[in-house]
Amino acid sequence: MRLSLTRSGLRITLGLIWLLDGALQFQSFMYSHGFLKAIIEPSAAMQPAWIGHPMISAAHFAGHNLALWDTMFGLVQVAIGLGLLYRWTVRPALLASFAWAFVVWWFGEGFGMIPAGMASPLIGAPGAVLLYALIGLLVWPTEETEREGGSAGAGLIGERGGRLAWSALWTGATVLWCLSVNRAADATSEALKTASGNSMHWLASLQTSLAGTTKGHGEAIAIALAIVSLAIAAGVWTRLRREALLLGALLSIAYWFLGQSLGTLTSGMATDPNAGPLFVLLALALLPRRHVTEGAVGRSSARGARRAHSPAGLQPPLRMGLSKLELETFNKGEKRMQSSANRTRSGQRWAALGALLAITALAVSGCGGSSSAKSEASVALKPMMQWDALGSTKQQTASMKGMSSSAMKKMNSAAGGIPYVASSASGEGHFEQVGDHLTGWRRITGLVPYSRHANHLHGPDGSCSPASKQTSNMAVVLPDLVANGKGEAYGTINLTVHQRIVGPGYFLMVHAKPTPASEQNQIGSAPASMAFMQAMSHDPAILCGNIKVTS
Ligand SMILES: [Cu+2]
Repeated sequence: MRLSLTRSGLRITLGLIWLLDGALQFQSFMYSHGFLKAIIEPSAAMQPAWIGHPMISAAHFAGHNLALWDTMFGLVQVAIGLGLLYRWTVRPALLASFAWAFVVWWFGEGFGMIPAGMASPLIGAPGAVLLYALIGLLVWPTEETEREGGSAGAGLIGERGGRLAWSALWTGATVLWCLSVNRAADATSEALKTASGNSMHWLASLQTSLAGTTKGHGEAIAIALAIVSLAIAAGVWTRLRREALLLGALLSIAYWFLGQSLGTLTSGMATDPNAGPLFVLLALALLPRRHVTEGAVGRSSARGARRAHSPAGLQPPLRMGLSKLELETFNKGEKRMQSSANRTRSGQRWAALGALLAITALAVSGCGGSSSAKSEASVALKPMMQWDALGSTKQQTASMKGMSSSAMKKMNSAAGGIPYVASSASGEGHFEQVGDHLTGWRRITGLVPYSRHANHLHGPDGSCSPASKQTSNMAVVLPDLVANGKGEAYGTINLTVHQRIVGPGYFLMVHAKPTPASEQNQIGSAPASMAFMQAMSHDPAILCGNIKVTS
C-alpha cells in the first residue's frame, strides 16, 4: 500500500476544507438566532467564566446584526480557502487562517470543551479548527526542497515538529480517555446515543445498537482506547511510524462515524466537518513518502561501508597480509565513528521513547483509580442567594412556574454561575468515601410539601461562592430527594464513584425540579454524562453546600 500526499496536495486539500466551511456558514440556520442559542450559548454555559463570558458577549454582539456578521464569517473562510489554492497567496491565507482558527476555537468551540472538563476524543476533541491551524503550519511554504523519505508536511515546524504535534494530540487523547467523565460506566454509551440524534437513519441505528452493547462498559472502553492512543502517540518515533499513523487515521475515522456522526454535515447546522477528516489529513501529511525509515538507511549504509573495506573477497591473499594491519586499524576507527553516530541517534530516540513511557506510566496510574484511604466530610446546605454575594445583579424568580422562555434565557445568561431560584429551605449532609465507595446521607427541611428535587455533587475546582466557581460539571448524580407532607426530605447514599469526591473543590447542589423521567436511569452515575448535564442545565438550583472535609 502506497498512500502518500505531496505538499501541494496537502495544501489544496486544506483549502478545499476551508471552502467547505465557508459554504456551510451560508446555510439558512446560521442566519437564524438558533445558531447562537443552540450552539454558542449552551457551550458557553458549561465553560469556566473567563471563557464563557466573552463567548456570550460575542454572541450577543453578533446577534444584533447576524446577517452581516454571518456573511462576513462565511466570506473570510471562503477567502482563506481560495488563498490556499494558489501558490502565491498561501502565506497571507495561512496567516489569516491561524488568527481565524484561534478565534473560532475560543468563541465557537470553547477550546474544544477541554476547560469545561467535557472533552472526548470520540466527539472530536480537541476541536477541528486547532487541527486546521496545525496542518496550516505543516504546509507553510519553505525553501527546503522535498526530500525523499520525508513527508509532505514539514513547513514552519518541520517534520519532527509535525510528529511532536501528532504525539501531543494522541497523548492528549490518552489523558482525555482517563478523565472520569469519559471513564464512567455509561460514558461511551451516552455519547453514542447523543450522536445518533443527529445522524442519518442507517448510521443512527448503528449508533443506537452500539450504545446498547457498550452500556456499562465505559471504563474498559476508555482504558483500552487510552492505551491505543498512547501507542499511536509513541509509534511515530519508532520504525512502525507508518503503522502508527494509519492506525491513528483509522481510529479517527471510526470516531468520526460513531461519535461525530460524519460531522453532521447534512443536518443544516454543521459549521465544519469536525475533527475526523482533519486527523486523517494530518496522518497523511506525516506519512513518509518512501517506505524507508531513518534506521534502515543507517544500517544498510553501514553494511555497505563494511563490505567496501572488507579485506575478504577479491583481494589477493598476498596483499591481504600486507594491508591487514592497516585495514584493521582503519576499520576500527571508522566503526567507532559510525557507532558513536548511531549511538547519538538511537540515544535521541530512546530519550523520546523514555519520555513517552513516563507519560504512559503517569496516564495509566491516573487511569488506575483512587486510593483507598477513608475520608469524611460534612455539608451545610444554604439557599443559593445566601451564597451569591452578587445576588442583586441576578434575575431571581420565586418559582419556575409561569416563567416565560425569555425570562429563562435571561436567567441562564446572567453573569456567571448556575441559575437559581429563591428558597427558604436549608439542610445538612454527611459523606464518607473509602476508595471508590461513597456513602452518606443528607436531610433538608423547609421544602414545598411532596416536592421532588434532583441533587448532585458538582466539581472539581468548584465552590458555592463566588458564582464563577459554581461549576456545572456533575461528579455524582445523587438520587432525587422527596419531601414529605411537612416539607422534610431525607435520603441515604451508597454509590461507586470514580474520583475523590470527598475533598475540596466539590459541592452539593439541590435543584428546584426532579430528574426528568427520561433521565431517571442516570441517577447514581458518577460522573454524569455530558448529555445528562446538558439535559439538566435548565433546572435552577435552590440550595448549595460545600464539601468540608472533617477527617
Ligand atoms: Cu446539579
